[in-house]
Amino acid sequence: MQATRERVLDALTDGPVTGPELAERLDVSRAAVWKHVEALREEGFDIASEDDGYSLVAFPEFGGVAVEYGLDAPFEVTYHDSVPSTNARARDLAQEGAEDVVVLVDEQTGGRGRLDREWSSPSGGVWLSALTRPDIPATHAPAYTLAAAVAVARAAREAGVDAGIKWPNDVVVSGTDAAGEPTERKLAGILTEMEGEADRVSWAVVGMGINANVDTDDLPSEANPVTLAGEVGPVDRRVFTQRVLEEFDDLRSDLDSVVPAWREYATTLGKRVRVETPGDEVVGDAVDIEFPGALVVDTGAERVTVTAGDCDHLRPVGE
Ligand code: BT5
Repeated sequence: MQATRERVLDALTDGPVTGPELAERLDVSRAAVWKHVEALREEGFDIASEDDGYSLVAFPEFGGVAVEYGLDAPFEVTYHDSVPSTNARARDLAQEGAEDVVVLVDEQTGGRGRLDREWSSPSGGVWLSALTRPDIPATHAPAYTLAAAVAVARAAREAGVDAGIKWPNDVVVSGTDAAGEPTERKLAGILTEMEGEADRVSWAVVGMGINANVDTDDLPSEANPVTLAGEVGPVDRRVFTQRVLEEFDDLRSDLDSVVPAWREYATTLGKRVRVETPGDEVVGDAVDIEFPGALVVDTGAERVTVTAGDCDHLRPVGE
């Protein structure tokens, strides 16, 4: 965030502070102070202006400056009310040379899942893509997908929702249906796209789609979705997004920590699974996950390491 803007916000948070005081403290003109205050109001910040000066009354519910202010991660956050797909927008920014930028929106009109599936993204969700330029070989990129899933699961737990992770990229909430059968409803999905040579990634776009303050009726019922709001009531999307980005930043900075963290939240390990891989199918017991994100399946005859695919949980091992 622009340094002066950040200092204005700091001062308003501690306010009230008069225009002349602020101008002197920041060493800018009174007109410049007024412009910053107006720009922040346009961003949705509720700034009171009384006889004793300006003070911050409330943050906007969502938005780029709101998420960036106080964010303990080095991302520039660009916000739009609506775009077709934040991943597509972030890919465009990658072509322009950008780095450590997050594209954040309230709604997507053409959100995408893996294999070009549709990702339903009505207003009220947290739909974002983080554009990074990691210094890693392309084969390590799946660790970024796992890191994002862990980050989302942790933020969801902090918000009071007992989220787990279904291999490879689904953040889910486990429960039981009316008949007492176990269910796993999908809270969030991750889509990582990248470009580069085999030995080095040029850029990676990690898309995270989280059903935050969304009505389940607005999501495809066959997907068995779940939302944060449905579980614990509306969440503060500003704080939730900050926590996701902070956790993601910690994990991407220490890729060796990703797999152990992932195991903590895994709902797949210990289950009988069927994994549809490109051109094949593997059925067996999910016994482990290996860096950078491969699932190890014990078929009874052998241990198979699966690097990509769609996974169905059949039943716990031993039942
Ligand atoms: C994913 O794909 O789970 C990855 C989703 C990534 C979405 C984010 S949002 C920000 C960024 N910009 C994008 O355009 N995409 C990323 P996959 O594992 O293929 O799951 C897709 C399937 O999930 C669909 O076929 C539906 O069955 C189901 N689905 C669609 N929308 C859903 C939703 N909002 N909640 C739960 N399930 C959904």
